[in-house]
Amino acid sequence: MIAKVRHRKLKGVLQQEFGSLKETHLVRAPGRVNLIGEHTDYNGLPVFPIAIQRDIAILFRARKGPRVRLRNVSEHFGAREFSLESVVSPYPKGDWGNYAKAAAQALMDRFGHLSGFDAVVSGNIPMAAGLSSSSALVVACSLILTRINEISIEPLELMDLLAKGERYVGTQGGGMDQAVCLGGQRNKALKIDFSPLRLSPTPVPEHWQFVIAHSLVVADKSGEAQEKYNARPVECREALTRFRSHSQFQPDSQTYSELIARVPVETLLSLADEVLEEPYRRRFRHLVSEGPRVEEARGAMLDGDLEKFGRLMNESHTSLRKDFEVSCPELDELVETCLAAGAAGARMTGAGFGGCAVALCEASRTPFLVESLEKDFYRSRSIPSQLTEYLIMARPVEGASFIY
Ligand code: NG1
Repeated sequence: MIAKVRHRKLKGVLQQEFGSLKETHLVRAPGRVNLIGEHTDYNGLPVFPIAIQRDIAILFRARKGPRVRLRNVSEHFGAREFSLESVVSPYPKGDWGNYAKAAAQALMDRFGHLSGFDAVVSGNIPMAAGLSSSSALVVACSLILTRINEISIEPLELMDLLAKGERYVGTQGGGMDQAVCLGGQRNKALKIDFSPLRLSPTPVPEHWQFVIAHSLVVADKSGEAQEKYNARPVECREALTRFRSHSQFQPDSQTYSELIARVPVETLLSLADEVLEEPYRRRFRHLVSEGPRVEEARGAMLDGDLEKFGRLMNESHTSLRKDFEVSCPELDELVETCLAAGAAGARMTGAGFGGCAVALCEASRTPFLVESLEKDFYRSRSIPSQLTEYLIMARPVEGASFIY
């Protein structure tokens, strides 16, 4: 369900913009926080996120013909209208309407002719924060199109289709966000493997609390952060090619996962030191250490070993900071603040370059952690709205669904 006030607002705007509320439906798609396994998805290595209670909710109704008309309850986002044609041309870079167009183009390519819809969007996932507000919008729009066009598609196929489809907006991402947004489960984290896509739901121990804290640095993935982000897949591919070109090192291993499966990580790291130059050496170091950490972290969660899970999060952060170079001083400070307040572990989450950190602590310690973050991180900075906008107690929730 969604909060009554929000529901009322959606209905009010739909009625005002499009007339009748007859035959409307409501869909929601959650954001996510990635617990460990960062920048691994587009390298075919696993990730370990949870879908969270913040979401995109869309009230919609079918239309005859190819037109899509979109409104947003926030005046920040202007009205958008477009037609479902075989080539849906994008709005300028960074336009919010492109996420709806990304879903439309992906489904047009797969299913051909589609009818459009009228819809009103309401979102409460912080934007440009590494919590996947963009994929939530893509997923929600894709579900609307499948429903009104009576398309049936297997969830795994849709996850894959949308992972590729979201590249429409210009980001060369992997498949984590679309998979967890659709496949999330209540009280479970989702280990996701790629090629082929596989989801392993893992119960999150009841007394574990993941706390998301915003660094107050916006990582706008349609601007500068997009260029920095897109540089990483190129560097990672190049690192692998260069490593493999030293033919004595596993010429049969075509991918990072094959390399990791065949050669001990320590050996890979020392070989990389010998043969790779910067920045390839560091990118390679991050990937071959972060990949195995995901499986270890899942094991720690299954064993209820909070300390170990926390330690792995810390290692992940160090690797992202030093080797992958996607953190920033504010994220590092957040991580330090969380650890000083007794968190078992903390790390930046999502693409980085700003956005959020995620910390793990015993649920009973949460008030102390929150107090410390408020006192030591947020108080000296001016925050434009309430602290609850920047500090989220993550709860693993179900993936995207129709409410009615
Ligand atoms: P966020 O954090 O939502 O910008 C991006 C990619 C993921 C993944 C992470 C880093 C998209 C849609 N998402 O997520 O696939 O690569 O960065 O782990 O590009």
